[in-house]
Amino acid sequence: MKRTALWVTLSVAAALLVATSASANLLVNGDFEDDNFGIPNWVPGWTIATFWHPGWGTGAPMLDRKTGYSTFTGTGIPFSGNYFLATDTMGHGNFHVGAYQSFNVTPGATYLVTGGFMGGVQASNDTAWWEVKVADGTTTDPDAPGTIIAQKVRPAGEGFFQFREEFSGTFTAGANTATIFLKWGRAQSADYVISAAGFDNLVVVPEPASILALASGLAGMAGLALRRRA
Ligand SMILES: [Ca+2]
Repeated sequence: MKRTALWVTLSVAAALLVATSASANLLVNGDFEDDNFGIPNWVPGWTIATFWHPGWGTGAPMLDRKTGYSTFTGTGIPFSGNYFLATDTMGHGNFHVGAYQSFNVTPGATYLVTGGFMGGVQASNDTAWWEVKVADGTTTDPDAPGTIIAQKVRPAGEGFFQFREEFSGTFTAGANTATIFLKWGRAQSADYVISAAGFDNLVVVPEPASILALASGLAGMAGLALRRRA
């Protein structure tokens, strides 16, 4: 009996070790510290996208790695290392931009997503929003149905606004890949102002609770097998 208990304990420890080693960040360059800083429209591991930009005659703002903002003092601080994925732009706002990355998951498993985001809008009538979303499968469609992990909305007409927050949330995989979107948008208005967005320290790992459930499930099965054998 004591030997069985020891065996069960060891198998739990082994399962946890396996689960822990499998819990490295599933995202590539989630902390945006990879080199090549300064090359526009290219961040290793991520696809930078202009999802929607219907007009005003100027190019949409492009996300790039930065060290800080000048307008939104106190928000442009990396959540890890020296850089974060960021953009700021000045002008009439009507855009919907961001970055995305696909990664491998196990269907039915639950994953924990953590990170930080930030941004701001100068006094204006614009509606602005910042969002982190995970969709099933490998997709480039920012409007694909998915789980919203974090969202910040600045309603129109509220004047100067800035924020910098950490977030966490979970999603359950429905396919063998998933795609995370980091999105930023501002509604059309006549206001000519500065606005900004940033994302940093994105980490996706199997949810600790489901790792524990897996480990104790394995241990339970091992214990049962031993008891039956005895
Ligand atoms: Ca960073």
